[in-house]
Amino acid sequence: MAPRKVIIDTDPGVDDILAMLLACACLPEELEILLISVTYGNIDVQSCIRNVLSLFHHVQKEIAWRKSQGRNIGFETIRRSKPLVAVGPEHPLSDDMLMADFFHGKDGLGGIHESHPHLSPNDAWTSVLSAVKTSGDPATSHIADELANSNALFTPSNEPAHQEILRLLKENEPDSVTIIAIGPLTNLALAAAEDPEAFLRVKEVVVMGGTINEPGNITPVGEFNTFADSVAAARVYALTSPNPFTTMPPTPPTPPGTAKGQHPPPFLAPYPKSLSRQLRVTMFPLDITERHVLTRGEFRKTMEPILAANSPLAEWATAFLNATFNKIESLQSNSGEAGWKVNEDEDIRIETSGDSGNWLSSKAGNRIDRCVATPGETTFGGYLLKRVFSL
Ligand SMILES: [Ca+2]
Repeated sequence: MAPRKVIIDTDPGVDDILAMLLACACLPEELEILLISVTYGNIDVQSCIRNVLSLFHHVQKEIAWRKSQGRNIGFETIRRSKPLVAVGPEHPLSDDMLMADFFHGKDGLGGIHESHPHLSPNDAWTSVLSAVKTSGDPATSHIADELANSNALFTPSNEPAHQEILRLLKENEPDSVTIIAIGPLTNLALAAAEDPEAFLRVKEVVVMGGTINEPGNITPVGEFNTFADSVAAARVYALTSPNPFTTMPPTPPTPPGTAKGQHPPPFLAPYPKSLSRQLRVTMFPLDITERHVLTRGEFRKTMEPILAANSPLAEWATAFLNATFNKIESLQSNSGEAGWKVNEDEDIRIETSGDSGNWLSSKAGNRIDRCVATPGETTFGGYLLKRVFSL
């Protein structure tokens, strides 16, 4: 079977690192990771890049260790084909909007790019490298090694992440690439705004985000990835609608001095009146993700023998997960139903613009699939460790 081609859009983050380790541990016939597009999130984009570099460094060390021990090497899909790693934005669209409004009011500046330069990918890689070199911290020196390593398990890209996304969608057959978004949706919104039809070539966008019936994890009702860039989320979800304008967030006026037809972020262009198709989005809200748990007990028990044998990856994972386990309580597993279950075509809206009189129309609103059950609710933690550590 041909592998699923995927783009992972991420703000790593402990949970995202685990998700990427699991993806990297896939078999080549299961998954081909074309691109890891990095965005800001809980932490700034530079730290996110450093975490991705750390991940590849420790996987590289782990592979060498497994070889030396005569163990099953694992990580087959990334050994078969190297993912690209591309750098995305440093700020959400909505935050930029606030900053831009501030400048607009203060001095009428039009040059948003000049007043708020987004770090170019080249600069981002260079500044990560120089920050690591000048810090003198031995704990981060491996990051410089990883960037200089021509045998690295990834290829750093010098194109902005959203443009790499568009390029890959254009170069691959329509409906052959899935985007897995596990951070704020800024990269996706930028790509969709720049070339909506190219973006719509995606097979599906799978979003870890939102919450339906569970309390939020950033505000009483807000989920972090959505809250972190609600405008980006609204713009992406709007593409699932038969009429995107019915759920689009308001577009702020372009600042004076902006050339006609130019819509730099956050002044993204509205979508064209007619689009060739609707975007397929499947949402994995907190309601389902919180039922997939890796417990401290299971992790510790599985790690013991490989830690004793000096697995570099087990040492690294233990260091960052122990800190995480100390912070969070394990959530209760609730495995009511066996097998995957997806509620289809739900009208889930990100309300940023209020009701425009279309609320009850069957032609308005978004159409989003939402995962409500999986076969992995009781077995997820063990499965993840088994795959990642090749047990
Ligand atoms: Ca994340």
